[in-house]
Amino acid sequence: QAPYADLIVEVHGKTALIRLNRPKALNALNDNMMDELGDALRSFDADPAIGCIVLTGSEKAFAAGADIAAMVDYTYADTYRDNYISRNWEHILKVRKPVIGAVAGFALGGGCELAMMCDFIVAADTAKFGQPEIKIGVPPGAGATQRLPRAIGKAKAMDMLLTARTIDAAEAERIGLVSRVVPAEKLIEEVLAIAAQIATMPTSVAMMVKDAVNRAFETPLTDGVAYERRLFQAAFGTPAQKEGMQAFLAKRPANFDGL
Ligand code: CO8
Repeated sequence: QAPYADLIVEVHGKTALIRLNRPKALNALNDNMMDELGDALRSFDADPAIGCIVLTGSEKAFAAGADIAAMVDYTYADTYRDNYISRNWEHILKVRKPVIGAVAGFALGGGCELAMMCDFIVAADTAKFGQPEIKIGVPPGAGATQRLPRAIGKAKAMDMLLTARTIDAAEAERIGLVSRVVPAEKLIEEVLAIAAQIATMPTSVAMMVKDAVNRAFETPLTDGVAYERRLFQAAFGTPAQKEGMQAFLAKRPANFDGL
């Protein structure tokens, strides 16, 4: 991996662990960090040895939002024409392998939006989620007004977006923003175990599942189910289906290495 200024990357078995690392600014997201994140995600997505990617921050902050110090003097032309602060944010959505967000501490503004762009979120019991942009004079810009209502419903989303209220991990789990809450000191261990489990599955099928679930948010139900059906049928042309079903019938563990 390339050495990064604002990220720490590690490989654990078949899992790539990407840590946002600007500790002095609570991992505030600036252009360099987002460029590096795009680069790291692209290279792990293309690496056949990797089956799952984990994105995390520090114990104190996943990310406290986009970098306010960097943005304060931006003009419209800086943000629109030159794409300052907006570039590379969507790259994570193009990653085809599963991406788990592991959130401890603050996930605010763009930090919460970035976490929501992961396939699912595992939170430490210290996690705090919020969209405080309105307090600094802007609406969200990386998807919160769209993804939050889809994730937790309009009532909770409007409440968070209009009051800038921060919610804790327990509330985030109750309303469906995160899939699991674990003790903070075990966050990385637990998430790496989940990632390792995913990485033992056939990567090609994990990609199909992710693709089909994401399609659910973009298409009418009948079209989404038809899309799923084609993927199911296409799976019969893959070695993963032969290995999985033959292993089951032979009562042996399936080996999906490289599949
Ligand atoms: N940007 C820049 N610096 C930050 C940020 C930030 N978002 N958050 C924290 N920091 C810095 C602080 O300025 C401080 O620096 P210094 O030590 O030099 O003074 C350091 O991190 C530590 O922060 P605090 O002293 O404030 O720590 P506290 O524990 O007292 O408070 C909070 C923690 C509550 C997280 C507080 O720092 C805070 O409110 N931060 C700002 C949260 C916020 O408003 N986030 C939203 C930002 S806007 C946004 O994310 C829009 C994204 C749109 C992206 C669109 C792309 C397409």
